[in-house]
Amino acid sequence: TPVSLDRRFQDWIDAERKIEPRDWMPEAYRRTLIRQISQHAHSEIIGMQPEGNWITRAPSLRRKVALIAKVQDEAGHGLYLYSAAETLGASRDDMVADLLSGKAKYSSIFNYPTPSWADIGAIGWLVDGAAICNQVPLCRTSYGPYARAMVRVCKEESFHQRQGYEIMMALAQGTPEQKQMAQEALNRWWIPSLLMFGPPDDQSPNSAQSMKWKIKRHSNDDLRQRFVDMTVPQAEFLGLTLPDPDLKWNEERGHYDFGALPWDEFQAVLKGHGPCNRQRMAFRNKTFADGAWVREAASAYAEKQKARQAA
Ligand code: FAQ
Repeated sequence: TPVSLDRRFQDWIDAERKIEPRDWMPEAYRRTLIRQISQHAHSEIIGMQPEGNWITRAPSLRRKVALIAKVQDEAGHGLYLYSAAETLGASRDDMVADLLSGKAKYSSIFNYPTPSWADIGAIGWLVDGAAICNQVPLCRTSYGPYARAMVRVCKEESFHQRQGYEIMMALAQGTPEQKQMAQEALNRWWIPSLLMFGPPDDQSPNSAQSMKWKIKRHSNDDLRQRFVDMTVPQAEFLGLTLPDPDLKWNEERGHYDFGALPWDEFQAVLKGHGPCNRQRMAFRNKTFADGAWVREAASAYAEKQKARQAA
């Protein structure tokens, strides 16, 4: 009966075993994973835009080479993740169509602008830092193909994080104007980076079931706290100030306290009203249309090969 299948499934998960594509799984487990993995894939693809914006204007050849490599890695992450979702029976065409139509979610963080070169440093340091915090535990997520994809993704993310921190370091040790640029970028990205971890635990509808299935290994608030604790000393080392007057070490908790977060802003960004939502979607749609000839040529070539083999 389905009841005993469900129980055996949960026992298997509780024993820290992986679920593989051909294994039986509850439909809701499959749907939750397709949702999370495809949103993650879309985030990587849309996430290429804020930094792609600076490739032509990187301040040196060395910076340009590193930035191109990073943005290219993000395309690669998107492709592994779409493939992981396909192992659950999701169709690539449907996932892409949902992104292009605006039906699918992608991370709120990529709807913020990058007006200066220092934003590239801040994204690498904070956004990739947050991504690592969230994704290292996903290397132990219960679905095998997702867990294995995360191993490589996290290795690449740690290069991205160092790349960003090193940009911040150069600016923070530069002229007063450069240090000011770094501080302003930090001011822009700090709160959005904290929002990235998702709603507070008591307002996170998917958390309880996802934790039970070991899809998520830690709650949104736990990961957010871990990120704050990790980042405060890094900011101190740079000589920059985190833009939160309530940020303070709490001896009793053994963690940093921080100020209330603007959840109304988070909800607005999710509804499409962030500073760059429209621009990101318009660019993605244009790029998809501009690339149609490549997809058509590749399909025509594949057809020709198939016909030749059949003959
Ligand atoms: N933005 O019940 P929960 C990267 C949605 S890193 C937009 O807590 P869940 C690397 C959530 O989907 C960024 N939507 O949901 C990079 C749900 O909506 P739904 C991507 C958000 O899934 C760096 C609703 O709110 N990383 O790309 C956000 O249990 C630099 C309720 O929330 C991942 O995707 C948000 N920030 O927990 C690339 C990591 N937060 O679907 C380029 C994997 C929540 O019910 C440059 N994902 N929502 O309509 C996860 O760990 C989880 O899915 C969470 C959300 C933690 C994001």
